[in-house]
Amino acid sequence: MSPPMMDEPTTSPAAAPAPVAKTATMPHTTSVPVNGHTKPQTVEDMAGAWKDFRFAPIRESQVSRAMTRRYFADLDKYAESDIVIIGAGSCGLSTAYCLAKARPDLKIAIIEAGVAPGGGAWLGGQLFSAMVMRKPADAFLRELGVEYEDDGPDANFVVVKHAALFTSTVLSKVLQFPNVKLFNATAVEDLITRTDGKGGIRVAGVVTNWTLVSMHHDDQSCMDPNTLNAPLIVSTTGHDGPFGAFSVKRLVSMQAIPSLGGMRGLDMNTAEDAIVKGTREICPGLIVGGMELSEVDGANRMGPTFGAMALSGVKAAEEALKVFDQ
Ligand code: 48N
Repeated sequence: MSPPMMDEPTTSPAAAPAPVAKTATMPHTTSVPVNGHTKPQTVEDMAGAWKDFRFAPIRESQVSRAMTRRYFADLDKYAESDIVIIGAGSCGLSTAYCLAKARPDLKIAIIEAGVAPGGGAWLGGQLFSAMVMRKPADAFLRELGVEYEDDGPDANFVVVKHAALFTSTVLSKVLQFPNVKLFNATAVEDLITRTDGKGGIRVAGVVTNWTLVSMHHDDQSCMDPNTLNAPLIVSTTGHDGPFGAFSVKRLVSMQAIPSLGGMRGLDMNTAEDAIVKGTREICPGLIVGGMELSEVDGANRMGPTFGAMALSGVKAAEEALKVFDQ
């Protein structure tokens, strides 16, 4: 075996100790002086000192182990989750925020097919930046600390200057909860079910695969999935689309619900009230919210206004805790 390069840290082939979760408030100083410092540096320390700049030395396997150990520890931990949320769009993320905040004791897994969570909420509508939320959804923006423009008490809506400000804020808050794990680039490709003894079913978890694998079952065989058990699923997979309305379409195909109502034409006033008020457990163990619900109930679509997504998430969390605490 060739000797390690100069100052290249060697990691013994023996298994390194499992990672100890360090929080951002616990800066870890290197024992190796870097740029002459052994204490955590500041950005100011680096300004103008680029000539002698260097990163702390690394060995590639350390990076690999830092990622894989954590990922597989998470898969092990969330194999038995308390609640699984399918879809990290505006409704799913709002649901996750409310649940994680209300119940830090619950293990909450979010399964998101896209590499980038956020669903359709990175832009306000027709690729425009601003996001409109009708009142009283501004209450959720204040809960999150998202700034918005409000033309006063007579205005019926508020505007977040860029949809990405809302989505990145709720995503960031969700990811900071210690009891939440986001598995992105991962698709739910089936539901785990149990018979309820009365001819019906109860949803009891999700069947997952890497999204890229899920997209290639037609041209590759034997790519069997993984599973997460959970007594309660919240499905917020959006209206019909490549992956959309996943759970409700699956419930129809397994004849757990008779049929889908199919999303109706655009009517903001009708749509947003119906989605928020209709967010509920549509089959034992499965709560549906956001635009996926429009496919069940035949609700109208609301187009480029997002208050119902946020508040459907608030309601989905409330419905989930009702079921969970039964
Ligand atoms: O943003 P979406 O699509 O869904 P919602 O319900 O959170 O928000 C809907 C909202 O963006 C609108 O559609 C607006 C209000 N417009 C309405 C209108 O009239 O047009 O997020 C769903 C997420 C996406 O990120 C998908 O990638 C993900 O769910 N997803 C899945 N993730 C894992 N496994 C699946 N099978 C799956 N299917 C969808």
